[in-house]
Formats: sequence, C-alpha cells, structure tokens
Amino acid sequence: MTAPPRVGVGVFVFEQSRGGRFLIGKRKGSLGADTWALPGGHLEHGESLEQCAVREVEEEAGIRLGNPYFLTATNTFFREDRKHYVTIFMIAQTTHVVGDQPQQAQLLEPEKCEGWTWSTYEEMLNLQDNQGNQLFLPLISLRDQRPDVCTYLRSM
Ligand code: 8DG
Ligand code: MG
Ligand code: MG
Repeated sequence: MTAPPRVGVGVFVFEQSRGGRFLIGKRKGSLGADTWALPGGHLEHGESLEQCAVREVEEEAGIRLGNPYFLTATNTFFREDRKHYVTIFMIAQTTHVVGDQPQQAQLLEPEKCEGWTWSTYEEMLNLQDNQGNQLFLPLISLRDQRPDVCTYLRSM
C-alpha cells in the first residue's frame, strides 16, 4: 500500500538585520537526510497554516515569528522513498523589539538537524553547486515549479 499525499509546511524565516537572509538547516535522520531545508513539518489535524508555521519554527529553532503568510504551494514526489507531499511554503519575519538583539536560531532538535544557517536564495542555490550539498526536494520543486516566486525571493 502506498501512503496518500500529505501536507508539509516549510517556512521562510527572515530576520530584518540579516539582509534578505532566511533560515535553513541541514536535515538529519529522516527523509532527505544531509539536504538543506527550511524549518517546518507536517500540518497537524485541525491546525491552520499559520499556526503550523509558528509552532514548527518555535519547536525547531526557538524563534518567535510575526505574522506568517502564505507564499506558494508545490507538489513533490519522493520516488525512492515512495512519499508524496504537497508543500505549503509560508513566509514570515522574526518578531523584533526595538533595541533588543536579533533572535538567534537554537538547535532544539539536534537529532533532526545538524545545524542552522542564514542564507539568501542565491547562496542557497550556490551551496548546492559549490559544496555538492543537496537541497531538500521540495526546494527543488519550488525552483522548478514556481520561478515567479523564486524571482521574488531573490529580490528580498
Ligand atoms: P512532524 O512530523 O513533527 O510534524 O515534523 P518534523 O519532525 O519537523 O519532520 P520534518 O521531516 O521536518 O517535516 C515533515 C515532513 O514535511 C517532511 O518529511 C516533508 C514535509 N515537508 C515538505 N516541505 C518541507 C520543508 O520545506 N521543510 C520541512 N522541514 N519539511 C517539509 O513537504
Ligand atoms: Mg518539527
Ligand atoms: Mg521539521
């Protein structure tokens, strides 16, 4: 039996003092291990997209988000793993209090992530080219299925 498609939520977390950079982490121990991905996870029963984005980013990186909003959706089939995800990409800024230090990403699930880094869209794509690192498949889907959104992300 193959599992039906599931909904995954990935979040572009921008920090205003980091000049158009968003948070990415190297996955560990599950689907897409060793690939770079956005913080995120499964949409839970009864949850809104916004709640899911806020919850996952808090759980994984200890970062509080301002209002997340819907960016786009992609469709990804993980052929080898026989998994199929519709990814909802959300976008948000970290909350910021004037005079306070910017929020730092914490590695709160070290069994699932090797570490966080802040990256522009361009740097994320170069990461793949220069260092032989791969991007998590939903980010490849985004690049290939939503070029207009990628142009927008490049302009951040
Ligand atoms: P959960 O099962 O506790 O909800 O999530 P998790 O422990 O954080 O697992 P995850 O692997 O980070 O997320 C669950 C699935 O969500 C993942 O296996 C595939 C799907 N997913 C997408 N797009 C994205 C994305 O951009 N980032 C993340 N982290 N997961 C995504 O379809
Ligand atoms: Mg999670
Ligand atoms: Mg996750």
